[in-house]
Amino acid sequence: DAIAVGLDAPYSVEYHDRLPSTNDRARELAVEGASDVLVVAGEQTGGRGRLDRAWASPPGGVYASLLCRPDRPPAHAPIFTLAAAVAVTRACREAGVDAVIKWPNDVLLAGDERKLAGILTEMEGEADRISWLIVGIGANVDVAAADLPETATSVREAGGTADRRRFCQRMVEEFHALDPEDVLPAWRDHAVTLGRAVRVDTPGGVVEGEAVDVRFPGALVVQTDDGERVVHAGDCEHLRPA
Ligand code: BT5
Repeated sequence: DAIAVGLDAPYSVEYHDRLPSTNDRARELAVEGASDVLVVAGEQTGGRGRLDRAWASPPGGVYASLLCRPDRPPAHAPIFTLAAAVAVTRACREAGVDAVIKWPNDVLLAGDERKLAGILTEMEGEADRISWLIVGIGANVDVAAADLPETATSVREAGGTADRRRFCQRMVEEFHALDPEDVLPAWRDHAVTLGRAVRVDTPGGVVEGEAVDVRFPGALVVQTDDGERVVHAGDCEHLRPA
């Protein structure tokens, strides 16, 4: 389980009032050979989710991409997504909002499960080593519900302290400070998916059952009628309210 999530070097920060996408900017920096850079934008005009979905990125949100080069095999990349989800959840809680994690990359408001934040991890790998890794985080902090999709909410709407700068700092500190051994235990602690009936849309088909655990480097273990399935990637839907 042991992996290095934190970075040895301090991050440098590149701030832009507006960018198409902080992940795209981080990728440019990666291609130029940079590392340990945090790209932050005040708003995005082409924010991206997974699978070519759009990420609404109005002013007031936190849009940040961390570029690093961890000495890990490419297959370990998902653990960084889980670590980021823990860090964002802790930043939300510190802002006074009861946030929970839905596998693999959603941070939701406990109760109505509207989405507070999402994570997009992108990577380039050589045979046995990650060449660069970009962890992109979008969090609705000081944003009005009217500027977000119906399934979304924000720290502000949830009654929390909507301080963007502080939120971003907390989130990065939590990510950095997270002990590699603690990623999965912390994730389990904050997760709302475990114990729930789920339907996961995976590249290999739909898997339905009860989510029973998460396994290194980030797979969901689902108990189905035909036994246990280990799902490495996909879109997860909670079938019943908590
Ligand atoms: C994600 O995708 O949740 C990953 C989002 C990552 C965004 C960050 S912002 C900084 C960095 N730069 C980028 O360009 N991207 C990253 P996914 O699981 O595919 O969820 C996308 C879905 O969430 C959309 O189809 C909408 O339904 C919903 N959505 C869109 N914008 C949202 C928002 N601001 N808040 C909550 N939900 C949103």
